[in-house]
Amino acid sequence: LNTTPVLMCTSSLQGDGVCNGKPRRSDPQLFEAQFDELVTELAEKDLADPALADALSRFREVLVYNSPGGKRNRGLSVIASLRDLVTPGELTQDTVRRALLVGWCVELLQAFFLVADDIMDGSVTRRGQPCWYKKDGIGLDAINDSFLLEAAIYRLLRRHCRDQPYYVHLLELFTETSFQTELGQALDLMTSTSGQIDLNRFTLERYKAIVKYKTAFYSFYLPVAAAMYIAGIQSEEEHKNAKHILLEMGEFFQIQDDYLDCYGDPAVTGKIGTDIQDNKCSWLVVTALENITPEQRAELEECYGRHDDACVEKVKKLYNNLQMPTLYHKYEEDSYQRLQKLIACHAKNLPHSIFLNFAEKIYKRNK
Ligand code: GPP
Ligand code: MG
Ligand code: MG
Ligand code: MG
Repeated sequence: LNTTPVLMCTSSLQGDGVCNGKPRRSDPQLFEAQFDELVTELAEKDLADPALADALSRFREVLVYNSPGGKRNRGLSVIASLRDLVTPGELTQDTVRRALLVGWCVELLQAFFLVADDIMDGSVTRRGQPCWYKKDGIGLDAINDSFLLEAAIYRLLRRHCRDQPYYVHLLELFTETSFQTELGQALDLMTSTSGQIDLNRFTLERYKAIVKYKTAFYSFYLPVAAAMYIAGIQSEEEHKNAKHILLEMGEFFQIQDDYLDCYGDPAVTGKIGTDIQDNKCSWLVVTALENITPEQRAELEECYGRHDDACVEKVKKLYNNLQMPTLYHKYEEDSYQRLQKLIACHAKNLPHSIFLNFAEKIYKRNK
């Protein structure tokens, strides 16, 4: 990649949309085009030992199966945020290429988590295809494959960013964020132990802790913080301000994910919900418990966290009786208003567009 320019254009990247007489490729197009090069680099050029041929071909297969099909919001927000942080003149081709690559590192972190999360949650489909561990002949070998996806992040960062002043910041950011996510996943799993249905565990306080750690740091703070480091912004104060807003967005994003687990269309979301069966501390169950009669609570106690289809249907019926879709849409509206205020108060000297663009992508989503 270092020797193959992704862009042939030597002029500024934010021009009239024309480059050497051809239409300039958009960031999403450049991002997609970079993937094949990264795969070739990781699975072919990086290690030359012929003894590794079979392992490297497995690595390629894992990368190719588990990366496409997502929305790419996280990966693309690195370059999008960087464009908001620096002037077009400051943005060289090399910097754009590195920002796209760091975006892929965020996507690889996500792929690593999802392969592992689907095993833990007993999920069946992901991004419209069978979960990787569900494929014939894969099974729990997928655990090692998830480690390979994680390793890819650090191979790429080392090859492409080692000489950059922000390299150590990125390393610390990726390792710290991974740890936070793993702690969040631990809370998620501990709060949903099967066989021990105890609705008292599902408090709003516990819910907020789970989603902040398991989702918000890696999905929202990570890509923007990476762009800030690439732009040379290291001040703790500025990172704290950005984090404040981004963690709030992340919380709302997971609330949507929980809502879509039950009310989303699998043909659109690409995944079949498992939260009721898995006894998850989901926003739906936490909110239901705040609005429930003692009789309904007894029924929920009977049916929640069971893999029996009739039980799952009873929980869904209860959610409908409690008007969960209405409560959710009201929550979405309130959350959007709250976020706008937060951006106005906490963005300080960071460009508001970073946060507003992100917000536009996530509110009212159906996948
Ligand atoms: C989302 O939970 C959180 C993650 C995917 C992080 C997993 C973290 C690990 C350390 C493995 P979810 O189970 O609700 O996501 P989904 O609905 O996409 O399965
Ligand atoms: Mg999970
Ligand atoms: Mg899951
Ligand atoms: Mg979910």
